[in-house]
This record gives sequence, structure tokens and C-alpha cells, in this order.
Amino acid sequence: MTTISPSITPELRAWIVAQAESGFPPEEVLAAMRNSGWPEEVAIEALEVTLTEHLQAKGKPIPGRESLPEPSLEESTTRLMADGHEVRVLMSMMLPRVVVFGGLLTDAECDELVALSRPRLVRSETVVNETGGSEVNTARTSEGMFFNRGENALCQRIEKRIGALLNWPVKNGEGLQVLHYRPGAEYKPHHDYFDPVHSGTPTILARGGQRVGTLVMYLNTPEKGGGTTFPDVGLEVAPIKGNAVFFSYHAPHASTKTLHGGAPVIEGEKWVATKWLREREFI
Ligand code: PD2
Ligand code: ZN
Repeated sequence: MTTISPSITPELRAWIVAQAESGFPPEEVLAAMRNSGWPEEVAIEALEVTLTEHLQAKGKPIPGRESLPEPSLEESTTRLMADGHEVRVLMSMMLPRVVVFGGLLTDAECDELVALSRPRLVRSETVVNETGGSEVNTARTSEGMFFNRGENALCQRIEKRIGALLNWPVKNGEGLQVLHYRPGAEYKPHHDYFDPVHSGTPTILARGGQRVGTLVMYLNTPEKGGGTTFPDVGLEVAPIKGNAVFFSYHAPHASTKTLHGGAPVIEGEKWVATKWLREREFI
């Protein structure tokens, strides 16, 4: 996605917030910015970023999507039961919305996923924006494969656990994707949502709407490197076997700050399983 980075001065930010608090709808604030000479795209970006940050800082819901996958973290709980399995909460951040879980998968489940996927790995492909198809991409130097949703007993068990953990229907999930990175392999920073400006996006959205959340589960612990990075906020999640990082995005927009990547593996190898969550049933 093309990211415009307007320099949002404290004065502009305060003005946007004041307009919103006085009850002016975002469209009117946008019109006022346009009239005073702001290019439309820059004004939209400034509005999105400022209002999202403002609402999240106040703990208010962000309009745009009625609900998102989200764990039940009331009272800052440190442990959650998900379909009879205890999961630890290691870190939670509001913008971007990121939660790190400990012990989501057992060592045996990680090993079984690796064993089942290993014979089916092929050089990873990414979505081609223009067509909605996929092709090999140098930004992603891993090998990967997809399970169908519910393909075997292990996928069913993990999917049920994820559904319970994130309060999101199992049927809205894509099949699990497994990625294998060798030393030097990485996944350059990207967004997981589908950019509405690309011509291939309507084809992709026909299968269940937008992606609204991602869960990356670590199936082993590399010796060095291989963290999941969020460059907008300088966050790096350590890849520890059985742990997972979850992030959600209320709109297909960079203001969600969910730009993320897989840092190069320096020593050892890295295995992850990714579950992408859609708005509606994924068919
Ligand atoms: O392997 C990762 O850490 C990673 C990083 C960014 C995985 C994905 N994206 C993904 O599967 O979307
Ligand atoms: Zn990703």
C-alpha cells in the first residue's frame, strides 16, 4: 500500500480532535481541511491516524467495523482458558492492537504441525495485487504450505482453540498456513489486509470479506533472529515455541500501524503457523 506520511503537527492534531469533540462528523472535518488547501489523501491519512489514536487512548471503540476478533482480557487477566487449554497473556498493546500469548500450542502440537507440513512445502507465494492470484515474491524467502480449514484432527483442535481465544467464528478463518525459514530467510514488512486500491482485491474479498486479524504461532525457537517486527512502533516479538502474536486491524489502512515483518533468521531455522481471520465465513 502507498503510505503517505503527513507530518501531523501537535496543532493540527489538537484541531482535528477539537472538531471531533464538538460533534463535527469526519466528513465535515475533511471538507474543511480540503477547503484550506490540504490534498485529499493527506487529509484522510491525518484524520484516520489522529482520530484512531485519540479513540484508542481513551479506550473507546473505533467506528468502521462492528466487531473484531479480540481475546477476553477484562481485569488484565494473565491467563485465559480457550477450549479447555490454558493460555498465558504476555503482552498487550492498543495501537497497533497486538497481544502476545504464551503456551497457545503444546510442544507436541508444534512438532506434529511441522511433521505434517514438511513434505508439502513449496517456495512461498504472495498475492498478486492486480489479479488476486499468487506468485513467488523475493520479499518472502521462506517455503510454505496451506492446510484446508478442518483438514485433520490437529487443525480442527487448534482452530477451535483459536476461535475460543479470540471470540471469532472458526468458519471465518482461512486454513492454517505453515512457513519455514532457513538462515537468511525473511518476510519483509507488509500489511496482511487486502488493499482496496488494487484491481485484484474484489476477487479476494468475495471469499469472506477483508482480513481483520492475524495470529502467528511459533512452532520452534530459532537460535538467533526471526522475530516478528512492527516497524511503525519499534516492537519485536520473540519467536518462542508454542507462543503466538495476535494483531487486528479495524480497517484496511496503514493507520492501524499493523505493518509487520519476519526479521531474517540469523542462526537455526524458523517455523510458524499463521491463521488469518476474515470478516465473514471464508469459503
Ligand atoms: O513469520 C513471521 O514472523 C511473519 C511475519 C509477518 C509471518 C507473517 N507476516 C504472516 O504469515 O503474515
Ligand atoms: Zn504478515
